[in-house]
Formats: sequence, C-alpha cells, structure tokens
Amino acid sequence: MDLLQDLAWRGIIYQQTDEEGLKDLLSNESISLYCGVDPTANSLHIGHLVAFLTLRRFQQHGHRPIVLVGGATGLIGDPSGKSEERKLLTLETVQDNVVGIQKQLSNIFDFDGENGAIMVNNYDWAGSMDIVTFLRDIGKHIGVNYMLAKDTIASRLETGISFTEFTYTILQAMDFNHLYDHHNCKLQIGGSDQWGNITSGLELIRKMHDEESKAFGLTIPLVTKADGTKFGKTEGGAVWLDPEKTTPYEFYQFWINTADADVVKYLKYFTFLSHEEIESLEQSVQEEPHLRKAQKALSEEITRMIHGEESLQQAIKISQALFSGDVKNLSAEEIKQGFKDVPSYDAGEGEENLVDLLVAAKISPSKRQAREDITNGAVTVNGEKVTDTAYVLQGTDRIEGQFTIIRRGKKKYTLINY
Ligand code: 383
Repeated sequence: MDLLQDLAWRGIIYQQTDEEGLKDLLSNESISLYCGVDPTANSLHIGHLVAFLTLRRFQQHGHRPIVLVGGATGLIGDPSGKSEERKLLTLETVQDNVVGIQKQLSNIFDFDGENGAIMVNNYDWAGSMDIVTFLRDIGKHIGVNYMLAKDTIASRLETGISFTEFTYTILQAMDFNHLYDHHNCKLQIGGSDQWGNITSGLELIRKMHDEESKAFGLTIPLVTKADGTKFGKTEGGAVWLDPEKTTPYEFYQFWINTADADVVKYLKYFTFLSHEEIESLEQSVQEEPHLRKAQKALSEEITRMIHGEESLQQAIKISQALFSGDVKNLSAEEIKQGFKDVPSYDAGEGEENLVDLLVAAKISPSKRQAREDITNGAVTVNGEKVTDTAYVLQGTDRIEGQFTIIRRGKKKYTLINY
C-alpha cells in the first residue's frame, strides 16, 4: 500500500486540490512538503498532532518535511475558524513561543539523512519585507474578490474583520511561494480550517510562475468525538505536549479514557501501528471491550512518542497505584503528577494526630466522625488501613519527607504536604 492509500485508509485525507496530479507526482518523485503552526502559545497541543504526524508519515515514505513556525504570521493572527478578531500578542511573547514550539517539533521529526526535516520561521522573510514591495510584488496578484469569497473571510464580514487579519491569507500564500522557490516545496498540508490559506498559496504560485509550475494542497479532517463534544479539551483546558502544562500522567489518562466509539479512529490518526495491528485491536473493541486493549495501545504509543519510555512507565505506574490504592511505592515526583488535581492540605506542626489532621484537612467533618471513619476501616494512610483512633503520624509516613496520602472511603484522596 502506498502513502496516499495509507492516508486514505487512516481517514486522514479531507480535501485535495488535485487528487490525480498528486498521485502522479508522488509516484514519480520524492518531494518537499510543508505544514505550519503559529506560535500563539509556548507549546503545541494535541489538536496540532494529526497534521504534524501526517507530515512525518510523508517523511517515512522518503519525502522531505518542512516545518514552519510562524514568527511573522503569529504576530498577525489567522482569522480561520475564529468568529472574532484576535488580540495581538507582543513581539516578545511570540518570540518566546517560537522557541518553545521549535523545541517540541524538533523532537517529532528526524533532521538527519537524505530527507531530513527542515525547520523554518516565516519571520526570516516576511519580517523584513517593506510595505511597498509587499503591495507591488505580492498584493497585486491577489484579487480582493477572490479573498472575499473565502469562507474564513466571508463569515467575518458581518461581525467585522480588520485589514490586518484580512491580509493574513496573503502572508501564508507568500510562505508557500517562498518555500516553492527556495526549497522546491510542492505541497502544503494542514487541517481542514487551512483550506482557504493553502489555496491562496496555490493562486499566488500560479500567478508568480509560468504554466508548468504546479503545487498541491491537501487537508486533514477535524478530529471529532462520537458524543459530539469537542476533541482535545478536558476540564483543565487543552491537552498540551509540554509536560509542565499537562503532565505525562494526565496525558496518558486523556488517551486511556477514549470512548470505544472513537478509539479505532484515533489509533489510525495518532499512531504508526500497522493496519494488521489496528485491525486486531478493532476486533478486540468489538469482542472484549472490557479489556480496553485498544485504549491501552493508543495511550502507550502516543505517550511514548511525546514523552518517552520512562515517562510512559511512570504514567502506567501512577495509574495502577491510584486504581488499586496501593500508593506507598510512588516517588514524590510521581505523587506530584498523579495528585495534581486532588485536594491538598499543608500540615503544620502539632498536627501529627490522625484524628486532628482528618478534621483540619477537612477530610472528615468532625472529630466524632473522624474516629468513626477510622474504626470503620475507611481511612488509609499511604494505602495502608489505619484502625487505631490514637494513631500519630510518624516521619516514616512522609513519602520522601514531603507527602502523606490519606484516603477516606473508596476514592476520596487528600494529599498532605509538609
Ligand atoms: C502559518 C504560516 C504558514 C502556514 C501555516 C501557518 C499556520 C496556520 C494555522 N494553523 C493552526 C495553528 O497554528 O493557523 N495559519 O494552530 C493549526 N495548525 C495545524 C493544522 C490545524 C491548524 O498548526 O488544522 C491544526 O494544527 O493545520 O488549525 O505558511
């Protein structure tokens, strides 16, 4: 199966500007292709992944990926998919974000070898272009009527769009044209929200070159969820690739919680597992869904890819400890990850008595209830049941001198900090 057939099998192709033409091109030569991201934050999130993983699939088939970080476009703001004008970010913020995103992208791609990836920043050519050159050499080729017909612009005419955001699509078109000239880049890929910007690029390339020159566009469907809620959002907001924003444990948990109705689709989008492996997992979802083999494979593959084997093993260990209640062998670092969203209490001196601590930390509502909870066997300290109402917490109850984990009932955890 060739690359385009694999992409089709995975459901990764949404629209193409010239299906037959691209098929011919890819069967005859190794090409350079690109995908861009604007540095609106200092980290990518999982909404960016399918597009960049698709770029990687092209690389595995011998093509050269160009990863573009929009140091210039990030200063302007893409109106695509936005119903309101964006707030401008400062130059300093955008530059910091560029650094963060470049670091993450460099972990996803292979920069060595014959078709090693290239990383570019459009600030390098757009940042210093003067307005007269822009208007004469670029703007002259793009009709205003053509621009007004684009969904992303047409949908904003009622509510309003600044000239700045209106012009955004020309900047992205200029990038494609620049990469076409300097890196022989023939294809731009992106999410379905990027169709208008990708086709602007093709329009500009057509106008700036002779008849023979030709470039292509391909878009990827928006990732959806069977229950209709938005993909990639949790109560805590976006699922980031930066482990400081979304810990590897939270990241792993996000994927493990994928619904049966979505999991096969996500295996196709987000993993490099073979068709046979995915088909066998699909069968497992149908025949033995309680084993959650597909969810496990999905979360392991993608957590390993983004955070590495060690963080994956830690995430699995934390998940198992929280599930079984056997938390005493977790390290302080693992506790920080696993208990990030659990209520916590900073214990002061003289709060070593368990009954007093249960009340002070609001684990039990009163001393009487605290004693009852303890005698009923409802209270564990670091996973071990304590039934003695006179229990006094020891130094040895502090994991790495920092934490004690108290559980009341089946699930209600509280983290005591020292
Ligand atoms: C800028 C300059 C270019 C080419 C692309 C760009 C960025 C593009 C954009 N992309 C999104 C982003 O930055 O806004 N104008 O967050 C997202 N992408 C990818 C994919 C996606 C899109 O980075 O659909 C999701 O991740 O295309 O929303 O010359």
